Amino acid sequence: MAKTPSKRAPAPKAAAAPSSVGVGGETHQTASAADARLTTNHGVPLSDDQNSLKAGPRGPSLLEDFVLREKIQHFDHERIPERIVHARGSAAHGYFELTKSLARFTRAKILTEVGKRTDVFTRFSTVAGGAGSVDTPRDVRGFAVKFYTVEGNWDLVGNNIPVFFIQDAIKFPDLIHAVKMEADRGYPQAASAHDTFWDFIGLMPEATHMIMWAMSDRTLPRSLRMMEGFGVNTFRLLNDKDEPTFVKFHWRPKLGTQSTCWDEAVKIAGADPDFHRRDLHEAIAAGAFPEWEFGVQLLTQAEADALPFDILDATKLIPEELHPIEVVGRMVLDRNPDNFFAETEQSAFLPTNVPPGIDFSEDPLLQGRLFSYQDTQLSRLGTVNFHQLPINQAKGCPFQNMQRDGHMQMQIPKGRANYEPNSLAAGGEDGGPREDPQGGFRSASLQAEGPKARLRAESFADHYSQARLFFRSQTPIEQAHIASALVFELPKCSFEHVRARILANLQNVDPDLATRVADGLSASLPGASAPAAKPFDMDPSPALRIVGKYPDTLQGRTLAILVTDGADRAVVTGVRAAAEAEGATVKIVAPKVGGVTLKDGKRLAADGQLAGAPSVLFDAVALVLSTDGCAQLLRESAAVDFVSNAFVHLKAIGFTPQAQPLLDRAGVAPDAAIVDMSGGAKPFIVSARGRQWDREPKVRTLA
Ligand code: HDE
Repeated sequence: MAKTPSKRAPAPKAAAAPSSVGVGGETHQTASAADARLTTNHGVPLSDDQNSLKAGPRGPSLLEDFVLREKIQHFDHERIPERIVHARGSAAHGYFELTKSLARFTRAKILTEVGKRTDVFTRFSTVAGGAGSVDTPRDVRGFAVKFYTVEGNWDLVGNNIPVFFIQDAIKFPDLIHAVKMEADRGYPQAASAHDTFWDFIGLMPEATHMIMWAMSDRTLPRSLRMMEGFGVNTFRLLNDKDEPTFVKFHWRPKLGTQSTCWDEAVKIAGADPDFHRRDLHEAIAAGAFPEWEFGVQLLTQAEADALPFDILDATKLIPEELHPIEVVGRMVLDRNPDNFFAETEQSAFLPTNVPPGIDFSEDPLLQGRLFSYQDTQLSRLGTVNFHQLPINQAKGCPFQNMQRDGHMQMQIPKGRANYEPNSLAAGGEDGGPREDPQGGFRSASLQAEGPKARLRAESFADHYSQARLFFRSQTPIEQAHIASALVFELPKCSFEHVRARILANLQNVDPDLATRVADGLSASLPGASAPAAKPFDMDPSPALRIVGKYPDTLQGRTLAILVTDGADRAVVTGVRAAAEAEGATVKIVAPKVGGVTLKDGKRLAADGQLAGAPSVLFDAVALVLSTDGCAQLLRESAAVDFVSNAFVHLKAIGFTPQAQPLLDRAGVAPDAAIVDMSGGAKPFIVSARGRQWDREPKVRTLA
């Protein structure tokens, strides 16, 4: 009987063996280095991985074929339920280093041992979209850090915005139902611009502060490396004497907080749906390790009581100007995951993971979260033993207790004693593991008393003062972006009464904002809705801005040089050298990916082909063209878009004089950041360090 031979040669005997990571986190090989044979999951070597077992060459396949069945069955079950929220995420390994001890406030070793490096695994995510959605919708970003401390894992599961939509966990399922795809039609994916979201928001005035942030450029991050992070909920630190101090946690990116333009984010979604994931992966692979400062705001009970809002209310922030952020550490992400599924997908973050010395507050949003995360892993990862997966294991210390069995038990516990106390384990009556009253986790000793009732504290009633604080703290350009985002989103809500309700709520934030949005919608402006508590004015907090806060730098940014045949090598080399000297990554874009032949007759390889590498993927562009090359590009819509988009997205454009016809065709009007590079690349590079906000009113109507 003829057997179709494998087209591939058998694996060479000396080839590297396949490897996998063992339960203990150590790497072990599933086959010896000398034996690179394919096997089944149970170790049976395979003779043929190309053909299923059949009754004759053209006959039916046989049920007996355990090789086929195992392979197909494993494949059939490759997917696990995605996270109900934050499904789309990207992650990296790295380390945390404490730079200043908080020993006065906490006994947690991670916050007291200065200079010690602790491994971390950090996952960034969008909230609303599914695992296969795009990276750049207007959305809050998750910022979850797992510290593998010597006293157990600490998961600081935060967002890139310091406040949240709701005050009580019981509203979370409603919020998420409202923002996700609508129940009957299954769309829109990863977008807040739809009926049910705005219907819910209009009826939940407590969400107004968060809406100001969500409509700001914070929800359009340029890069995961350029996002702030916040613990959001108030936590407590407990020192050696168990004295509590309230704490808010902050992450501040070394590269500054930077965003894209809305039109740009929309176009990036088409050009590269994996824009953020790729950016993080490539930066780390290239050794440009992203880094964040770690800061805390510390408050005594008396200081918290003196604030004009309740720190247990997650719709409120504590302005830095009132209580400064003290920087006490740093985090560096320096290693990409080896396997997306095993690490990024299977990672499970639990706000309940805290080491001794860190404790919770009574924030009713946090209290609900303390239940939810452990619970959701049971349906997502399917077993109470998800903590044994390598990515979730407490790596900084052993974990040991009397919990046993369950689905997917990956350990082989030894001995008879699976209960505590016992006198059978090694050590007799002192045999471990035992409680540690001194070093173990203790909750803050607090009085809790009151009527058993479903209540919302009076101190949570003010829904507008901090929305106003945020809006009024922004620069004019950022205020215009917030108003314009509302003017974009609300027309996607088809109900006039819902739009009117939002406008009525906005009146309580700032009448000027409400007027601008109403004008943008061409709607009449209703009176203010009746607030539950009268809003009051707070001093503006410039720390809440993005514009003007990030450093003028090319560090961490990407610059494209568009070239054609006949272009001048000296100019290309000059731009590249100047940009790289400032820390930028440079990509050559050409009409064909094979590259171009420059004026000197030599080839220049390209990194991207014009249609597949539009300017939305870069922070600044240089056009180094020949006269003929430019003439050809005039007939290429991708080239015209390349230039016109760079212009309307407020980017610096450097050009050689031969490129002038393309600038004209793209409608580029001269300004300080449209730079003729005849005299050298430097002036262009200087303009490329930031976005040209002055240009914006000339290229789009802002609300
Ligand atoms: Fe989450 N959230 N959340 N959340 N959350 C989840 O846990 C939940 C909230 C945040 O990269 C889920 O493992 C409730 C605030 C991040 O894996 C789930 C409430 C903040 C991530 C869950 C909130 C967050 C999640 C879904 C209201 C900022 C992704 C999958 C009480 C401080 C972590 C999972 C990762 C994930 C519940 C509100 C951040 C369902 C009930 C506020 C970054 O358990």
